[in-house]
Amino acid sequence: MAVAVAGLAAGALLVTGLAAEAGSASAAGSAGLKTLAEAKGRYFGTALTQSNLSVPALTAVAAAQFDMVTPGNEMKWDTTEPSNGSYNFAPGDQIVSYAQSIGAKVRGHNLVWHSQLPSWVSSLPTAQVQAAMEAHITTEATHYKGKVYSWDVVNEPFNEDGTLRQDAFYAAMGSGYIADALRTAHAADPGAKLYLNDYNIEGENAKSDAMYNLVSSLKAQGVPIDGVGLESHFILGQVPSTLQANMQRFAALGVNVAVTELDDRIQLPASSANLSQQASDYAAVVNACLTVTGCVGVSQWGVGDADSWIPGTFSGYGAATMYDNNYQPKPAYSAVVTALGGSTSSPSASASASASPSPSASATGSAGACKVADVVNAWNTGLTENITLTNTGSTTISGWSLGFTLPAGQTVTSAWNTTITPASGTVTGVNLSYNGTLAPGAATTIGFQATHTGNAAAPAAFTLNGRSCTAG
Ligand code: G2I
Repeated sequence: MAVAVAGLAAGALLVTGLAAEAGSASAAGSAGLKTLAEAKGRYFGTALTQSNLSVPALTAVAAAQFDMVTPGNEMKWDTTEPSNGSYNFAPGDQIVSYAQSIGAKVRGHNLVWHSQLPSWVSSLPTAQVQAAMEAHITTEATHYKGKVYSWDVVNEPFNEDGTLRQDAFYAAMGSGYIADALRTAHAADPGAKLYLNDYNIEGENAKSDAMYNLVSSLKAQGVPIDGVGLESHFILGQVPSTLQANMQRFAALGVNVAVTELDDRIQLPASSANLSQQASDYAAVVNACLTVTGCVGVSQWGVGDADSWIPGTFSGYGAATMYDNNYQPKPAYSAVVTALGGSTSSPSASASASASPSPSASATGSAGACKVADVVNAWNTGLTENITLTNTGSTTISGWSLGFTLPAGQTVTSAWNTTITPASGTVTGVNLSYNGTLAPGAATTIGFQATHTGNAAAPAAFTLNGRSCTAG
């Protein structure tokens, strides 16, 4: 019993230290998602709810990493106009103030939605729904005028087959309610970017075709529409292969696209292979957005796994975000940093007290076509290690296997930007889909977390596709 208590205490200390590190701009040695995204002309956002704001480990991450905030619930109709004509903007105002305090913009979410709609609206005689909708939009968009970057004016209008939902607004006004809502929002806040937002429209399918046709028709009629929000609630390994092409076809209509609610759910418990796949999924989404000029940014739905809606809605699933339950960055975080052009093994990682840049990985044998730099951050029972591989040869490497031997007592528990097998002894790290190609001079950073029993040293040598690498 005493041993168990001591173990818990040590674990708690460790969590605190890592959470603080995750919150700083140097999380895992990177510049922070927002800084990297801004350098690419994009933003990186998160959803936040009122209760999130009193969690220090969460707000530390939010302040360091995100420059766009979407209120998770606080601007929805059931909160803002719970009874006809009686408005409550206090919860939404709190999120806006917080966003402003960390230098973030706000995506207003949302003005018209069939869900979280107070029953007084759906009980109105149909002849009164249009006036109620217009009053709601005008009052809310006027209240937040100048304070929001964008509005999800109509949220989730489509059924899966591409027909419009038969909600109270459709019943009262037919399909014209969407154009009416957009025009009303534009009149109230001409500076806000106006979006239609939906899920399962990320790839090319019947639902995204319907959104495409709607946006095309709205543009043709001169209705104010600035963008389409792709919610992006993905299932592990199922990011649609047509994501980028789909973004591109919307952009070609003259609207922006945004990834508005990204998460990637895993059947629990999540294995290290699952977390590697998740890293690959996140990187694919970010890469698609970076490739399409009209994609303005990516927002995750909640800061960490502890804040995600997934476990409450999809039984047995979770671990859907880039941060674990203790706000430690997961492999997906490192993959996103890399996709954004950052590095997870910058000198700041080795500047912390526990860091010990490895002098190992010395040249063995003849000069190889690779160079390996390796930084270990160790604590009493564990370590993280970031390894940067550089192709020093004159030909492109297409697919790589990194071989090394872990010191005795070290066992890999998770890896990022690579898959490592087995977990101990002589192991092999293999590239993932997005980092297998290394042109001459190109580098990629991979890493892993491991437990140890006293020896936290780095491997003595590395081989890449069987050839010895030099240190550097
Ligand atoms: O469902 C995930 C998202 C899908 N797209 C639109 C988003 O607005 C939506 O967000 C979620 C919130 O993250 C949840 O927090 O929307 C849910 C409702 O559809 C929100 O859940 C609700 C619960 O269902 C209520 O019981 C609860 O009172 O959150 C409310 C406030 O905590």
